[in-house]
Amino acid sequence: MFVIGERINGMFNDVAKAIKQGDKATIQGLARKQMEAGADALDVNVGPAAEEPLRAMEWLVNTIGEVTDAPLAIDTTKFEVMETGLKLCKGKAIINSTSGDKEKLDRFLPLAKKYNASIIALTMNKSGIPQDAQSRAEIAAQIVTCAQEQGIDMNDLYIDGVILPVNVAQDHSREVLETIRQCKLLCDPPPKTILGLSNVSQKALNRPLVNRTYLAMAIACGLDAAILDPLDKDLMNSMITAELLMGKQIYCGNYLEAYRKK
Ligand code: THG
Repeated sequence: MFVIGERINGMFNDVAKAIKQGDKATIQGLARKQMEAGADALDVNVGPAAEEPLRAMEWLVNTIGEVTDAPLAIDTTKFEVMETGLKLCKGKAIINSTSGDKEKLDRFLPLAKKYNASIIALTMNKSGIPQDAQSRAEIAAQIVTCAQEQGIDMNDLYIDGVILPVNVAQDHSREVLETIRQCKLLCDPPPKTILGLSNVSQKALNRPLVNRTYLAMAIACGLDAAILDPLDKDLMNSMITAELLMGKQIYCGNYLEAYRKK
């Protein structure tokens, strides 16, 4: 499972405040802690309130780059902010994200090529987020076709089924699981699949329980990657155990420690 740490996001008050005040220590602490907790990459999002998103992205990527070469998922819908982030990445970059709209794909897929970046594509378009798995899979198929035409390696393409909060869109949690399954049937080798896990539990009462239960279910459906909070140890233990039960690692008594040491 490829884990992208979600914590460096201006949606969180501590991060928004650190961006405003130019407080490097808070950002670098979050980068270090997430990597130590088992993240493979870090999501970088300036948040909805950033007054100068371009400068905020520049500062965040440079600040993180001072303490780690980890791959960074540049999380923005703005093309200029995206390219600014990609340019400054020391390690591998991940474009987070493009929608399934042709105009977006025609701009973001060449950007992935130019910077040798992976790319996350959402199964949504101008009409919004589909209600069911079938419509999501149709958008995924269009994304795969465009990516193949542009010579993108399927190992660098992550399809995101776009999970919504279970309290407002309960039917979607099941449909997204089915989307993950269907993505694996699109081509051979198939694209990878990813989720922004914490969306599912927004405004729910028992967030950690909802998150770790849904993650285990998604892993059973073949999920390859997730944007999540690696500092939630119960969540990471559920993830490792779900992977064990899917035969992704060999059983031993101390499999949790064994996974963390690798
Ligand atoms: N897909 C992709 N990228 C994404 C998402 C996705 N990036 C952003 C988001 N969704 C994933 N990251 C988060 C980060 C935080 C929260 C949810 C998803 C979150 N934040 C608290 C809240 O809104 O309640 C913030 C408040 C706080 O705790 O301080 O839940 O789906 N490709």
